[in-house]
Amino acid sequence: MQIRPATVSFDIAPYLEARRRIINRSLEKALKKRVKPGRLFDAMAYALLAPGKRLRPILCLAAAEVVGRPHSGVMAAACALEMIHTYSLIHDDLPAMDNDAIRRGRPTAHIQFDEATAILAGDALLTLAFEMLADAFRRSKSRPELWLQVIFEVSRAAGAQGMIEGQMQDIAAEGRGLSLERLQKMHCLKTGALIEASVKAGAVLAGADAGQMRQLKIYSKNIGLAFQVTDDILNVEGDPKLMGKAAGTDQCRKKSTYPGLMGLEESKRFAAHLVNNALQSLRFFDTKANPLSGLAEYVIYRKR
Ligand code: GRG
Repeated sequence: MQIRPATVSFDIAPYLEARRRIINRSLEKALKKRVKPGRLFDAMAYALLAPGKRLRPILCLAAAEVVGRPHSGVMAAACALEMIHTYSLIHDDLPAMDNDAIRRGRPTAHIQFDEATAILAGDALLTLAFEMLADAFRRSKSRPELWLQVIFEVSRAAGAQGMIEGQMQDIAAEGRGLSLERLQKMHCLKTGALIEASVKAGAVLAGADAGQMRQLKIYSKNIGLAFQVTDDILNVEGDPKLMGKAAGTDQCRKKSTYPGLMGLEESKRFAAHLVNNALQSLRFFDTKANPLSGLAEYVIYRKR
């Protein structure tokens, strides 16, 4: 994208690379520890360990860092969030939903395995996420109530008051057309809720105070929406090879999108405006906010 928000002088690439590496290791370890070898394990591992951006777990870790009191269990929350996200991708790709054949640069789970296995792998990842959170709560030696808050927030974000309701609204709107206001509400639920919960989970576990939580909420709301606006833009002009999934699908399915409703250039300006709002909210913090600032820019300059 060419329209830039206020720039951030933090090189996010090595940060992302390092975080992805430890998250990938933790995801693999969690899966091997809790799921027996077999076809279900294979399908879960196929989808979960595929090369995703790991945006949600990285946001969770970075939010804990900005608060400055790193919590030893925050990686469990980060892994749980990625499991929930991966389950949503598996189910979203199914023939009954978006019927997509390529995800994360590979055949989708139902193509690689079969529909029933893909459904079950998604179900198992969702359940495993909550097993991990409950286990962290059980083992927590200090302030276990923080885990209950995280479980509450993540449940709400993933369920009928968040992502699932957003998906329902998205399906209901296909071919009908949404106003900009309705589109925004739908995306805040479908994509924004889990992104917000990722930031919140990290911040809660690190013991954020009310003022910090307020600023981080503004941050996550703005990047959640910027992420979706950018996704719509990439669906129009992105390179399928870099994205690891098909482009042009929104138009084929007659989906309401930001470029469709606002035009491409205005959508880019809007995404930059949202990222600027996110950056403003971080002024409250010191240089510990550099990763979150870099992530906000990454959300709109990414190519995948
Ligand atoms: C079907 C249970 C269910 C929920 C569907 C979030 C969602 C709701 C579906 C995901 C499908 C989708 C294309 C949503 C739009 C948000 C989006 C761009 C998701 C992809 O997230 P990335 O780009 O993916 O972070 P990676 O692969 O990098 O993790």
